[in-house]
Amino acid sequence: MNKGRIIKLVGGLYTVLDQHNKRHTLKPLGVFRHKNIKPKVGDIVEFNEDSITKVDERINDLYRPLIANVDQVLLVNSAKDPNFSFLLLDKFVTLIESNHIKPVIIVTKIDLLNKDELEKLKDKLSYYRKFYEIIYFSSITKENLESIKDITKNKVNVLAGQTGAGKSTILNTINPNLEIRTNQISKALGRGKHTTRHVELIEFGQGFIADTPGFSSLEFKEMTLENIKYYFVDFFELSHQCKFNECTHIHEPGCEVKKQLEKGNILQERYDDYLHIYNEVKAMKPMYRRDK
Ligand SMILES: Nc1nc2c(ncn2[C@@H]2O[C@H](COP(=O)(O)OP(=O)(O)OP(=O)(O)O)[C@@H](O)[C@H]2O)c(=O)[nH]1
Ligand SMILES: [Mg+2]
Ligand SMILES: [Zn+2]
Repeated sequence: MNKGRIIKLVGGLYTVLDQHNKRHTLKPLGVFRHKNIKPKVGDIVEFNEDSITKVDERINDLYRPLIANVDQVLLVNSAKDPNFSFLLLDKFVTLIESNHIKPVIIVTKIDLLNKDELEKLKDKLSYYRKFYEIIYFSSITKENLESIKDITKNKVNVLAGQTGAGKSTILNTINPNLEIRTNQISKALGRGKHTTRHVELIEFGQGFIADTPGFSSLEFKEMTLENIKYYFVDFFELSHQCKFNECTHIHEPGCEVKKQLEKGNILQERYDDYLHIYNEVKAMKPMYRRDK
């Protein structure tokens, strides 16, 4: 039996890499369409000479980007240009957690900050170290390139983050032969233009890495008011000590999260972002709200 992983989808044709590192260009069987199955990049599949015949059950299934069986999301945030944003970081972290995947936080372009600015940022971000790994990177100085190589080894990795954050540049720095298109930040707008379009798993250190197009805004259509609190892992840990089981950590008495916030044990930005995301989900049209 032929088995492999889909690494690319272009124009309805799938590229499948088999156990012997051989590539096959395949079509999906017509029967998939009736069963409402659409093989996607990342899928482990069985195939014959010209068609994919079976799609294995997925460990996880991302919708944006369209990719399955992801081990790890590398969440790329630039220190500057575009400016670092805690809100964006927390939005991405929340979305990744909601897919039951652990993010690794990568802060790029640290060469653009002076020593004081960098220390300040690192100091605030140290809060996240309790829950997530953080790598500080510069494509100019190549600082911590080895850490990125180490952490991605033998895994299926997806790069995610704001447009212009430096995702494609990370890949090009690791492997200059890839020559993935990157884009200059538009000086007038102060933000990058979208340059990466299709999804592809690139073979890399016995594992895979996928570049994705950045987005300038994020939506929370998949999220409900009831489940947001699970995706703030730090709050969730404390929630067992909240007076009420269903504490939203906003207005309830006896809330452990608010208590720790007042004590300075929770980063103020983190809590503000929680409120922001909570209110954003609350304001969504009911048709988009799963809990209504
Ligand atoms: N100074 C500096 N510039 C960087 C660094 N990393 C990326 N850049 C620049 O930032 C710009 C955007 O980088 P890209 O790699 O295209 O960003 P991206 O995240 O792939 O953007 P999209 O594909 O639009 O989502 C390019 O001009 C890069 O040269 C860095 O570490 N330091
Ligand atoms: Mg890119
Ligand atoms: Zn609470």
